[in-house]
Amino acid sequence: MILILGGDGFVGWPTALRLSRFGYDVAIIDNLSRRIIDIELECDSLTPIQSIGKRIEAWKNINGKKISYHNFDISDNYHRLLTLIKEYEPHTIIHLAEQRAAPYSMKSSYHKRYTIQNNTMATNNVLCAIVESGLDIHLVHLGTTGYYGYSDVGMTIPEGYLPVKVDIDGETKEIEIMYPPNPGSIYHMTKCQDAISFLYFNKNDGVRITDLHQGIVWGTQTEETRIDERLINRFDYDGDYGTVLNRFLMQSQVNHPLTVYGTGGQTRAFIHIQNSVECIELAVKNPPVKGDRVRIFNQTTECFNINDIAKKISKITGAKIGYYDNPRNEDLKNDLKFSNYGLLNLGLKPITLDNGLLEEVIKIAKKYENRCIKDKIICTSIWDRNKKIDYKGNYDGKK
Ligand code: USQ
Repeated sequence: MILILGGDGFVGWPTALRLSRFGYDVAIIDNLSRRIIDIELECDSLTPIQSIGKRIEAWKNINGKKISYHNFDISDNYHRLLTLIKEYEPHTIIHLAEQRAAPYSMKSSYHKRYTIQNNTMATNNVLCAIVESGLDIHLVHLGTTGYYGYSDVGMTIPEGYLPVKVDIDGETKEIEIMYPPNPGSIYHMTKCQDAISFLYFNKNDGVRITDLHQGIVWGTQTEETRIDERLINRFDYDGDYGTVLNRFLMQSQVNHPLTVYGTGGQTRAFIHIQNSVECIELAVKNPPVKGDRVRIFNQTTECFNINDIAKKISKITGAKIGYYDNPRNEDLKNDLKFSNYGLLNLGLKPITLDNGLLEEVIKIAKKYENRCIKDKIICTSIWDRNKKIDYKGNYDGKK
């Protein structure tokens, strides 16, 4: 039995389907917070996702496989979580039950406090419940490559741990430390806080943990969600939840300029949603053994500069590129290189931007373009009071 916390979300739902398809007994816990936030933001997924009940029923009708579902908030209902863990005795818990958007986490002090409260308490509760259950459960958590920050360090960023040379009484010694966290938003900060909790519960209680430091996910469909329209995955495009590559692809289909923030010199790590669920499956199939330290994998396949992505999409679709005042506090320009040998060594086959899947996303964006609320595209969350929302953008140096 596998418990998926946050199994109704963008990564959670396709993960639940994949693991169920390959014979795992899957139960989802999800308080539908992402759907509730849709109501708050007055913007829905571009794709017409079905209710959790209908999704699960469709999956059962298609192949007879049952996915159980429980609706409660794991950041609040500790005893319900503990009871369920004792009842199901899962060998693995996949923890995706966190607020995952950086802009949403920066919207106001309410959103900052909500994100910190929700994410850190969810992680605390899972860890405490695993220990209290007395079961030897492998916890797989979705972290972020944003843990490391994006400054130019001129080296390949390792998977979680950094060897450093220190001077001890005049003698140079090599030690290994956790890579210094360098969060770029309140959301990213909560993932850094999670990492400290993992370190402690692993050291003190021997909890087996895999932390997947994931890059920006692009794409929408996986092998399983493609089977039937009732299984379709979310597609976020709004200024808070939409991530850059999917946003650009969708903007190109609704005649909106591609919204490059600043100069577009930011380089970021990317992964396709199909690879994302495959990585989680690989982590589940290859658990750490008792006594191993927290295992950290960089779950990313390629790094790209935002401007290069915009140019590529503009070339394919003819979309105009707009340059907008950056609502975030981030370096104008950076280089980035990640080590990702952990997952490659377990068998990950990277899907690259050139694999043809860009076309699939474009087709989906075109198919559901009438569901797009255009005035939700501009990001209205700003990182500090001195910033202004740029509704217009700048083309060839002109506003
Ligand atoms: N950006 C634009 N235009 C846009 C949207 C974003 O230029 O319309 C830029 C941003 O300024 C940023 C970069 O693109 O430099 C990435 O932004 P994003 O919104 O695509 O991704 P981010 O906020 O970093 O967060 C996403 C997920 C988060 C995950 C993270 C991985 O929402 O859950 O942890 O990607 S990482 O980027 O490595 O931190």
